[in-house]
Amino acid sequence: MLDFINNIPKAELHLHIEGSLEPELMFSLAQKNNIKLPYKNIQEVKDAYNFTNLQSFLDLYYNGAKVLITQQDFYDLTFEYLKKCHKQKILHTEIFFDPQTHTHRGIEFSTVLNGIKQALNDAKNEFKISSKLIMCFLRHLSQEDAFKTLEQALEFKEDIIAIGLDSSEIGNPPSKFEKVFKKAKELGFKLVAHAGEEASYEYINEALDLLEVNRIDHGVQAIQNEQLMKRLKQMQIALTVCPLSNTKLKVFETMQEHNIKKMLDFGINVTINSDDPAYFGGYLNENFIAVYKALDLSKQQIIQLAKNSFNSSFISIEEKQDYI
Ligand code: ES4
Ligand code: ZN
Repeated sequence: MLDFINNIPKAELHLHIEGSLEPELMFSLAQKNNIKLPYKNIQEVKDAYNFTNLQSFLDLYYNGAKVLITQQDFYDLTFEYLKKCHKQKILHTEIFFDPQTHTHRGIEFSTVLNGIKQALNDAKNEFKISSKLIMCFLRHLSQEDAFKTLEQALEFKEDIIAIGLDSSEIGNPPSKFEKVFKKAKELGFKLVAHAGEEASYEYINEALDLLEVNRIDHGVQAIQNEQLMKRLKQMQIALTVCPLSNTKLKVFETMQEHNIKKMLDFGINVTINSDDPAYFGGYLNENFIAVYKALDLSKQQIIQLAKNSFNSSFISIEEKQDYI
């Protein structure tokens, strides 16, 4: 079964590129760019990855991202992830990036985007991996700042399929970004939002009603409300669930307590994803295997999860011909 999981073709729909920054690359970029890190060596970095909630992770994640300076740095970061995709039988990936994390410390939007884009292009040629880019707004910042970021993205509109919403969830509800999401929809972007990761299931209803998202990122708090569970089943809207992220950030104390199997059995369109693999201890296959071991998924359920990943992707009908 482990071989089956490792070799089944998959799509990944929830991956923060800044969250794929391995400690080794963090250290070498820090040296090259003369950035001071609060760690003496790689082991110290790894030892620091002991999180109590989402914010305790985000603090280290934003600090780690400071080593990314040049276009080549963003290229190297992205290409390292794509090599992992190739090894893990990921044929298609939809990658989040957080431009504000970089523009707020003086890095040009174009530096970030062009570095990532070049790596995606090379992986398409070298590994035949297809990809999409999703630009996320940081929800702890203002809607006005999100509007400025949307403006900067327009020059690269053809390179970005969707707009997302991430960072500190509690206290920053979807309603805070209603206007900017409306504008993004008018411009033709697809929409996603992190909702119901550690905040109330009500944030999922808000993301559906006020932001009109095409997918929900995480969404595991839906289990708190039967009516919402029925709604998600009826809509067949995808939830991009990230099991190792959820246990590392203490959304669930153990993988045995994770609700992904319950949601799958209920008939909700769930997918498995890695979120920030360099911080949470595993890439996509490790997430599948952790869930399989803890919750005893059937082979049929593994197949269903892999199918859901392709069916819920933003690959267009025309592009789907490439997979037949
Ligand atoms: C994130 Cl796990 C998670 N949740 C919210 N925002 C994020 N950004 C990167 N990882
Ligand atoms: Zn995420």
